[in-house]
Amino acid sequence: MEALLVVDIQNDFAPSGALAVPDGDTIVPVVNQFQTLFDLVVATQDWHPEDHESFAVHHNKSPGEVIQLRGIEQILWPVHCVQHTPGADFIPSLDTARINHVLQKGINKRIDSYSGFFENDRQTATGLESYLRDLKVTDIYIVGLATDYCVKYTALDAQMLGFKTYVVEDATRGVNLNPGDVEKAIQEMKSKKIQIVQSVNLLQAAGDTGVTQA
Ligand code: VGL
Ligand code: ZN
Repeated sequence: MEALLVVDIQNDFAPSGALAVPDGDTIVPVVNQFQTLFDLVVATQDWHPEDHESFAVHHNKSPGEVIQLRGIEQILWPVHCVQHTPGADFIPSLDTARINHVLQKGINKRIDSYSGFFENDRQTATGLESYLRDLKVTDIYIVGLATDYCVKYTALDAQMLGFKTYVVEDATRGVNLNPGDVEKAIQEMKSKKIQIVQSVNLLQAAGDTGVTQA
């Protein structure tokens, strides 16, 4: 069973959002097209309480600065994806009708959660793994935002957990806090044997096997 995992396609990660991902919204059409190829679509949603400790303002520091948060290195971010605010909503052009399950993460104010599977202590499970295992998922295709954070950590965990893991490179965009971060993330995923693929190849392959495209 194959699943499409749509990572954090939310307003605050759009170019005009609080934690802007350059061109973040431009992936939505291909993500929508992709959804039609899968029987199971799961979306993650960054979903922070307003006093989340990854927010720079709570430490009187600037976004981009790095602190130790309970022994874990934490990049400080602008306030973003606060629960029940418009910034946390999915980007309006995202087709949500095909999403079977939404996994909200980053809900504990004391710890960040880049990966959809585990919080940043690498130990507290979010429940996504059991959800996918119950549905006999073996292969996971990952799209969304941001390549150098939540996409990367989600992909690394999926691969580590034994799922066959694909990242659709052109259906992701990164923050690039430092120039080259996205390229480094891609290389790191490749070095862990995650398959980095391009949407045209997958859409073509689906067309060849007669799967209907939107
Ligand atoms: C993300 C930084 C902070 C992401 C979420 O979705 O990649 N990045 N929170
Ligand atoms: Zn976040």
